[in-house]
Amino acid sequence: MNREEYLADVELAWCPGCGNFAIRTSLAAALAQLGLPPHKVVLATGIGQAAKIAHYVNLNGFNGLHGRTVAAAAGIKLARPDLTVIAESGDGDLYGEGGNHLLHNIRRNVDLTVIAHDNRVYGLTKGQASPTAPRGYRTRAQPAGSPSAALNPLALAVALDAPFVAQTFSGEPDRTANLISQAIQHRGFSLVNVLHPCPSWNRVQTFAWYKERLVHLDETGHDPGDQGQAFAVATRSGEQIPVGILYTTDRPTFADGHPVLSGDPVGLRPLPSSDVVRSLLTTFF
Ligand SMILES: Cc1ncc(C[n+]2csc(CCOP(=O)(O)OP(=O)(O)O)c2C)c(N)n1
Repeated sequence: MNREEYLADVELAWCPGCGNFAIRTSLAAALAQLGLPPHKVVLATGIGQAAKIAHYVNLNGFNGLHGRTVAAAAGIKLARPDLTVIAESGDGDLYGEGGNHLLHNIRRNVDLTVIAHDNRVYGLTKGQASPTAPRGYRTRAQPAGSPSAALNPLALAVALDAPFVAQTFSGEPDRTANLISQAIQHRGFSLVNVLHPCPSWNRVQTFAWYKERLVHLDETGHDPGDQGQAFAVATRSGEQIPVGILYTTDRPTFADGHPVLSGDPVGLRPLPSSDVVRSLLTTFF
């Protein structure tokens, strides 16, 4: 399949200039690169501008509750390990409301790819500071500046030993597609944090602002196999923004050796024949 075939022919309700358009195209390019048939891929999203992507691509979609994106994706993956499962949403959804699901599914190491659309604001609800907004960041809802320190999703994921941690910029669609494709191929929990401008609500981190600050890790001699180096890169303060693969490792996934999950996909096993289970299932469904 080529890239265009993954893109749904529908009207896209995003603002002109939003980075979401490019991220959608990069996702399609990554799936085309891997030759993944759409019926073998599930895209789980939550609520927000970014989360609308489930409706804008030709894939199996699960558009769930705000903050529950990773929980839904983890459930789908554990029931159907034969499918490629991607969780994609905004930084508010994944790191704010969904923070707890994120950290425990990294810890469990469910074999998922999480793509975070990081615009540093809650876009859909009109631009409040999101967890990645820096302290002092002014919005209409926080005119005196956000009183909270920013969450550092890269440092969090590296510290929790997530098997694949990367950051990219929506304005570099080819690099973004390559990183998404590597994240999907890497076994275990993968996080790709995609920085993107929000022309409607974020007037500080613009397209040009990012372009001036990006540092491509593959040009710096960075060793993604070194957790200490990855943590240092993730927490380095200053004006430079690292993009590329920060960290990779291999460790057993949640399903590896699990007494129930290993073997045939749980979601494809025949229903249990016990009368009790059958009557419960027929009562509720
Ligand atoms: C539990 C819950 N809290 C809050 C909301 C309201 N709400 C809906 S979308 C949203 C912000 C989404 O921001 P983000 O996830 O960063 O995505 P963006 O719109 O910026 O792409 C909020 C706060 C909600 N629907 N449910």
